[in-house]
Amino acid sequence: MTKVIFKRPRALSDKPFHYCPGCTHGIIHRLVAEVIDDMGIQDNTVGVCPVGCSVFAYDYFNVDMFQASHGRAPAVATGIKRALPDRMVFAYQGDGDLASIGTAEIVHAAARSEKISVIFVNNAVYGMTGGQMAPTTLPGQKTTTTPRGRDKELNGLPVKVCEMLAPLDGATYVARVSVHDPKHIMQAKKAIRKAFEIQRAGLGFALVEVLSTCPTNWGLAPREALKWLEENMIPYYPLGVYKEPAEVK
Ligand SMILES: Cc1ncc(C[n+]2csc(CCOP(=O)(O)OP(=O)(O)O)c2C)c(N)n1
Ligand code: SF4
Repeated sequence: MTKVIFKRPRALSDKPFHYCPGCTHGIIHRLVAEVIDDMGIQDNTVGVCPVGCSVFAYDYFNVDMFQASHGRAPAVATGIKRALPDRMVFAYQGDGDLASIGTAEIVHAAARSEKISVIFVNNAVYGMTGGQMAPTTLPGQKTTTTPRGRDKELNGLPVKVCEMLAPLDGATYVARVSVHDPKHIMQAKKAIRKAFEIQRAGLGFALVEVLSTCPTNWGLAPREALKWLEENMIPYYPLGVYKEPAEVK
């Protein structure tokens, strides 16, 4: 008898991703969809899409989806969750979206301990709009708006989102993971599952930051981009759990 060991999650549509070769947005979508399948919550989940390269996430997830404008995904997710508290609500955002124009939204959603799950994709750059500096761009990193590298005197230092949110009393679960190799992809899935479990248990705000690649704007081949992430992003953005409730440890 043939045993199926690998198939598309039901919570992902069969539409091919538009992402560039080697972009890890697709892996992160898949992990979210697998968690939705594993938890059996497909008919009860609402996702909120950001601006940025993942703007078309509504075409990819086989769940109800909303489109939020730049930075407003946590506010939109808050509205949905408060109106429909029995739904599982997740927001999916890039770093330009979440850590730049949406800084206030994410800080206050966390402070209010909204019972939503946020997937925060940090690729250290504004991907969709051509590779400008994002709040998460590393010191010295070249982008179209920092052609000589990010200079702390001129451009300031990066925002470390997990470290910023975890001290808030309302933040229930905050973790940083990466998807640069299979072992870390499995760890990332566990963290995403935990963020959803925390919501299901009604415990409060959960955010998983996922370190991701943008080979196109980094000017690197896909494999080099994974290496660049591992060697440059992880030392600056340490992986780990920054806040975790005792109930779900
Ligand atoms: C209100 C508003 N302002 C600006 C934009 C332009 N815009 C679209 S995508 C984007 C950058 C997104 O970058 P990021 O959130 O890092 O996502 P990525 O593309 O890297 O996945 C910007 C500034 C917009 N769509 N809406
Ligand atoms: S521009 Fe970057 S973030 Fe956007 S799809 Fe391409 S590789 Fe991914």
